[in-house]
Amino acid sequence: MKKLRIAIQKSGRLSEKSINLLKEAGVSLTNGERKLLAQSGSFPIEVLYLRDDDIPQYVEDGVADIGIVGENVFAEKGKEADIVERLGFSRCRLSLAIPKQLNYEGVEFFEGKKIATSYPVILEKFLNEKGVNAEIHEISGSVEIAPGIGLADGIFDIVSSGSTLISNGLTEVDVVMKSEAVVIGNRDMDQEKREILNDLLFRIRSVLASTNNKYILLNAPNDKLDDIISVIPGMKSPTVMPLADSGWSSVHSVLSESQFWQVIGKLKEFGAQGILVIPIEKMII
Ligand code: PRT
Ligand code: ZN
Repeated sequence: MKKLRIAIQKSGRLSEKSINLLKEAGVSLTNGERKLLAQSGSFPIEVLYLRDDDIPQYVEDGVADIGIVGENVFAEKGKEADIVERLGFSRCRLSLAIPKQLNYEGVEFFEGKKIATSYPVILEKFLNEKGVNAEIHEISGSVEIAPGIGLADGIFDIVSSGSTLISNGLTEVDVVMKSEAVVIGNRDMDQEKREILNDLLFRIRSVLASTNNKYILLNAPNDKLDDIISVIPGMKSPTVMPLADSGWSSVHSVLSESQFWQVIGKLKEFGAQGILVIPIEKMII
């Protein structure tokens, strides 16, 4: 039987999360992470460990069928492949930043200026769209120190919490792109590999859904049931069961992480009691 070959980052910010996601999806890896290529005993998959920058090229060439990479790297490399799933982790943004004491009124600020970056392709495209002529200075690491040592007037780099910018006396002035980890796929996979991929994606979606959702149980006074049910969407609709104590019901449902606190607040307002929130192991969607 054919195997689907997946490229993941060898060591770095995406590695552990990629391995965990595969593990949760039932892809256990038999030989250690040190090898370039690891096999899975539980699923027709083999894992290729690479630098993240190389993943788009390997997927375009079909040396790997799919890969997990930051959307920022995929966009920068401009390789022929498709995003087949967004994974929602390793979120960050690619932003322009300048020394904080300078006055910024718009992207024209950069006209005739020098910008240091590891993402020249994305930056050039953005500046062209805005009609700004700036000199792009490509450097591969520690971009944030460039203005301080007089190498550039501003930078274009990955920002997550923003603390690296602050500690270098910089301020973020324009967000050019938002990024998260994505699965990219080769365009010419045969039918057999596509079927393995679909099976894997089904599993990955179930894992993502379970981490983004919580199971909720609560007790509701019957005269408030309609109000309470109206604020909890659930997968189809909530389960309602009578409690031994007449006048009360037990309500079970699923809540997404993003709606969570808002919904809990309303539930309390409507008189829900004994609210229990339980993590979901897997959620089949
Ligand atoms: O060795 P290899 O080439 O494989 O790895 P790498 O060093 O190129 O990449 P790595 O492991 O640092 O990052 C992999 C991917 O993680 C990136 O391509 C992004 O998609 C994503 N990611 C998410 C980040 C960050 N958050 C992040 N904060 N990548 C880098 N950073 C760096 C950023 O460069 C800056 O120096 O962290 C600093 C900013 O962080 P804050 O929190 O201070 O703003
Ligand atoms: Zn890299």
